[in-house]
Amino acid sequence: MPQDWPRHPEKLIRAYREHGFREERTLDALLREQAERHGDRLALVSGADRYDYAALDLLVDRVAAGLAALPVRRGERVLLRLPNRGEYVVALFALLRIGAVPVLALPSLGPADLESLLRTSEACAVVTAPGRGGGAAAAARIGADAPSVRHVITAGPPEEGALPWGSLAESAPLPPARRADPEDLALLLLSGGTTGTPKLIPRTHADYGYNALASARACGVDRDAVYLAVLPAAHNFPMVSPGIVGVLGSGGAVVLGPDPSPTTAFALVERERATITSLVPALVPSWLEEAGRTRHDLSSLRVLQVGGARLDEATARRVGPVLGCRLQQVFGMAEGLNNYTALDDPEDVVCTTQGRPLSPADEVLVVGEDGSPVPPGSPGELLTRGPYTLRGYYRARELDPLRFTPDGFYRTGDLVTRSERGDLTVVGRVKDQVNRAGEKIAAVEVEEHLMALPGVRAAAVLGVPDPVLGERSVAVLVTDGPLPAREEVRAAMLERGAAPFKVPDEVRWAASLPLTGVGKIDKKRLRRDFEGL
Ligand code: J2J
Repeated sequence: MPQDWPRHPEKLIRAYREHGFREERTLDALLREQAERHGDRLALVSGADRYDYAALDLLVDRVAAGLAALPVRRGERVLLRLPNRGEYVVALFALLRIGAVPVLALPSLGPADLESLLRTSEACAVVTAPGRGGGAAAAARIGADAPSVRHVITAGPPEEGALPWGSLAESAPLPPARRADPEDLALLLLSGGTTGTPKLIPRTHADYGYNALASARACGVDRDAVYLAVLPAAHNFPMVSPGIVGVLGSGGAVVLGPDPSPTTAFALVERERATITSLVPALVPSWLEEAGRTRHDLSSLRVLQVGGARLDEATARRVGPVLGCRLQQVFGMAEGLNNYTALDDPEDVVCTTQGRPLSPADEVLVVGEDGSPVPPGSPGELLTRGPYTLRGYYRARELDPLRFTPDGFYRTGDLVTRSERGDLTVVGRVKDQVNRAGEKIAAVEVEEHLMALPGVRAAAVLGVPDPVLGERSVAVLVTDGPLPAREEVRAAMLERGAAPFKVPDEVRWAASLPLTGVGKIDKKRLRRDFEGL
C-alpha cells in the first residue's frame, strides 16, 4: 500500500526526542493527566455549560465508548465540522482517545471543499452541527452521499439519517485501551492555501503536543490561564498556538466564544476573567473601536495574540494603549512552524515583526529565486524544517517535489525578511504580487501604506490584467468616510517614502472585503467579485 504520509527520518525523531522536541504523551493523555492531577479545576466553558477537568475527561470517555460502539475504529478518519461549542472539544478528544483521526473542517467550508475532504480522507463518519456557516443539513447530506461515510452524527436538531450527538454520551466509559504510540497520526488539518483543492496536513501526537506545550511556555500560559477562543476552533491558531490543546495540556481553562464580535467577546472576558485570546488582523480594528466605548471590565486580559495574516504597524501600535494588554504577533501555519514575538520584546519588534521560531530545533532559511540564502534584511522565500513541521501532505505524494526541497524543507510560499537577531517579517506571498510592467509590487507592502491612511478600515491590492502594463494595481478599500482620491493616496504614499510605481493605478471602494472562514481576506473571491474590472 502506498504510504499515506511521509514521516521524519527515524534517526531525526530519536534526536528530537532526546532533546525534548517531541511530546512523549498522546494528546488525550495530556487531558487525562490534568484530570487526575486536579479534577476540580475549571477546564471548559461553552455557553451556560461549565466542565471541570474530571467532568470533561469523563464525558470524553463516554463519547469515546459511544464512538467505538458504532463502530469507529482505530486509525479511521472522522470529519469534524463543528462550531465553537463544547461538543467540538469533547468529540476531538474522544476520537483521539480511541485512536481515530479527526479531520478538522471549518464550519464555513462549502460543499465542494467538504466533498474533496471526504474523498481524500475516506472518512467513515461526519460529526456536524448548525453553526455560523449554517447548513448542517447540507453537510449531513454530503456526508451521507460519500461512499466511505457510514455514520453522520449531528449535535443540532434531529435530522433524518443522522445520529443525535446525545446518544453517544450514554455509553459507559471504555476500559483503558492499549497505549497509543505518540508517533502515530493524531489528526488531519486543512491547509490554509487559498488556491486549488484543499490539502490535508498530517500531524502526530508527538509533534502537535510539542507544538502546543512549547507554545504555552512561550506565551506564558500555565494553569492560571483563561483562554478565550473566538476564532473558529478547528483552525490551527486557536488549536495549538497555544490554543485549546496548549491550554488544556497546561491545566488552564478554555472559554469558547460563539463568534468573534467584540461585544460578545468583551462580555465573556469580563465574566470569565479571560487572560489571553487570539485574533486575525481583520478583527482588530473593530475590537479597538469597541474597547473605547465598552463598559465591560477588560483588566484581566494580559495578552492579545494576532496572527494569520499581516498586522499593519499602525494598528499594532494601538493595541497596547487601547486594550491595556501586551500584543503578541503570531506567524504560524497548520503545516507546522510557529513564530512568536516574545512578551518582553521591545515595542518596535512587537509592532513591526512577526517574531521568531518557537523551537531551537526549527530550521529556517530565507532564499532567493535561485534557491540560495539571501543576506539579513533582504526578502526571500521562507523554507523550514523542524520537529513539528510536516514532511509531506496526506495522500498527495505528487506534491512532494513542489512543496518540499529534496532535504525535507517545507516551501512556505511566504516572502519574509529576517533581521540580524532573527526576527521574521512577512512581506508577502511569493505570488501575492502585482507584476506591473515587469516591476514586482508586493501587495502586502502597498496594503500596509493604505492602512495608514485616515479612515481606511481594510485594504486589499490586486493585480488585474492590463493591455499596456501587463498588470495594473487596483486597491480595494473599506473606508469610514469618503473614498480618498487616487491623488490623495499617491501624496500620502510618497510622503511615507513609497516608490511612485507602487501607488495603485486605481482606487475602488467596497462596503466590506470577503473573508475566509477564519477571517483572512479572501483574495480569490475578491478577484471574482471584481472580475471584468
Ligand atoms: C502574515 N502572514 C501570516 C502573520 C500566518 C498560528 C497563527 C496563524 C496560523 C495560520 C497558524 C501570519 N503575518 N502573522 O496555523 O498556528 C499566513 C502565512 C502562512 C499562512 C498559514 C497558527 N500568520 N500567516 O494562519 O495554515 O502566509 O495558519 O503561511 O491558516 O498564513 O495559514 P494557516
